[in-house]
Amino acid sequence: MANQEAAGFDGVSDRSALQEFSVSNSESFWAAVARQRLSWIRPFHTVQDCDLSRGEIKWFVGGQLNVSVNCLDRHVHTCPERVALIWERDESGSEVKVTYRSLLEMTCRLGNLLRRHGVKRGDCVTIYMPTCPLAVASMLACARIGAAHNVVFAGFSAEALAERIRDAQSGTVITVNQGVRGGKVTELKKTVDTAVQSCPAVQQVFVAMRTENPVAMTARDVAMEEEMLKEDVVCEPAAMDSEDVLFLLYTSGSTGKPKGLVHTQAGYLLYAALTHRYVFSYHDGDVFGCVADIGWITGHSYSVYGPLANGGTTVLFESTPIYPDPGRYWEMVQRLKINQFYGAPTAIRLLLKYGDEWVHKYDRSTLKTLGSVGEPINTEAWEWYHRVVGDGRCPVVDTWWQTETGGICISPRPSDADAEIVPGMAMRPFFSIKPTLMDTEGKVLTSNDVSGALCIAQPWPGMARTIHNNHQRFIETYCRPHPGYFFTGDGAYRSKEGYYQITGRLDDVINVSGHRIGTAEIEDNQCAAVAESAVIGYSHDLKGQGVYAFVVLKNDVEVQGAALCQQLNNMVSKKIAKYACPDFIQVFVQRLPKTRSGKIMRRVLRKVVERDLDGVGDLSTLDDPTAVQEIIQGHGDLCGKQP
Ligand code: 6R9
Repeated sequence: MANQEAAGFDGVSDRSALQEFSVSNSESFWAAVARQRLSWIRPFHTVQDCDLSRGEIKWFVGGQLNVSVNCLDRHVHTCPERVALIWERDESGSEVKVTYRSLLEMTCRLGNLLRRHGVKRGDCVTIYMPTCPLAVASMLACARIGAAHNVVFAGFSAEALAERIRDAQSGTVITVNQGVRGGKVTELKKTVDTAVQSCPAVQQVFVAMRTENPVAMTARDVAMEEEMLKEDVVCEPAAMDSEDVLFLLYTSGSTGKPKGLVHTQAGYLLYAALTHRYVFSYHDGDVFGCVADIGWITGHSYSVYGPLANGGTTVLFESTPIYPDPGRYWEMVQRLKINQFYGAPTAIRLLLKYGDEWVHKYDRSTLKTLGSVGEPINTEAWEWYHRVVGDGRCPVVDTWWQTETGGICISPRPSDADAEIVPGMAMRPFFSIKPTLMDTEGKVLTSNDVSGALCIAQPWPGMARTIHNNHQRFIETYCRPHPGYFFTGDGAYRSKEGYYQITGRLDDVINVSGHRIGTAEIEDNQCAAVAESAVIGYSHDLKGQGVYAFVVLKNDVEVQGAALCQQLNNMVSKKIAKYACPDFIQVFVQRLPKTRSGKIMRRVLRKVVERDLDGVGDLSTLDDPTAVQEIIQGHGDLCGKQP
């Protein structure tokens, strides 16, 4: 299967030889793949120019290309009528197919429209849309004219959207009148209206119609479909340098401020394409079903860029796993004849609870590979996915990666067809990826059967280049902790056999249903009643992690109990999004446990919530050890036997 790649390298005949070659000769490997798999306007003269310790990463220097040409035009030349997108609309059974020819046409019209409205090379366009063909065309139209896109998940609140528009210095927003998900209508255009009130730089908002309901339009708004019809279907692609920005994507870190990770053109596209092909064993003619929202990196790399760069057919899933019923995914697999299905553990755990009948009802014989992403997949969910969904026939690939890595870095495949797959383990590094584990002193752990901080020892083309407007933060977060290595923020275990298993975040980032959220972002909410707060993640059956908030009230506060919780929840969903709302709010704490230097002892709070009182450990560094007694008592009162 990796033979096509292997054929290009002397002395490399099989998959494991290719893996070794790609790690030891990463430059020759990527140079050959880049020449073979991308269409260049001008060839690159330098394969890479990287210095991880300084956070400087450049690939394919001197080369020029256009990402939309690579995703569209070259396939239109060979197979214009092939289906590029299957839009699985929220309304089940009403899918819309879009061919390469018509996606190119849509993209060109939109590119021309943006250009006519003054969007220039280097500008940043914010896209606040549900997963749909016009959203994909918007991303590709930006790529066509050399603008960067900044897709913001359509579940984010007006405030979260505004913060991202401002940070990205975006002057243009693309949205829809209303969104529809799980049968519920959301007022996306109204959310944009509220957001742009605090974004003085926004000059124009393009509004597409997802539903038939008209919305109030202002002088700044442009009716997108109507105006697109007036545009030409040919749009000259911009010649972009390999290292020009393709997109920004915001993600949570351990501070209150989300970071806009920057991905560039050639390296990102190549990495998304190659991982899509090999991890999922994607072949021409297959229907690829990634059910992630385009607002996350998984949607970018595996609903859009990877499959389209490979000339594939990709499903855009607009709905939820249980709408109209818990058979939705598998009914869709049957109807669209999906060959590779890529989803999240949280959804698998949810569906498992509804029972096997919902799966058995539908024909899943087209499935060849099942993928999982976003958080660790527990053995029970993995086994169910493999045995029930895949009838024990399909390899399950637990894929580990991040917004920062651009594409999959550790996954059981590619490997030989009969190579073992261990449940719940990402296992094997992808081509050229060199995982390294560090101990607490920052020393490289060389043996097997060890756990440590997961780093990657050499640069790869898909990695993020910087944090928008904050290269210093990029260096401090990823490059400084272990100089010369890229630090992922995750912990991992390397088994006796040398396989990798991700154990979870090492920083104050929690993972709710596969969505990253910084505890500091939730704590950051300025609520009049709250003196201070501490948020931690705890293990949650369905969501992977739930949010537990400890809140200290100001002295003169009158609002109490349920009303207070309601107020705090409204605050969080207004400031961030509904998924970030605490599951538990413990409000009566007089003081949070702190070190003498004033740092909140989260370790202690975590142990209390995990009911591991022996594990609370040494409290002698606390300024007031009795605070812990009160917290333990309060936790018991609040949760009974729950979390
Ligand atoms: C692609 C994506 C990244 C964080 C990452 C890790 C967790 C992702 C995982 C996994 C265990 C897996 N994560 N995949 N943990 N096993 N297969 O999810 O990107 O939203 O940036 O989240 O998610 O903690 O660091 P992103």
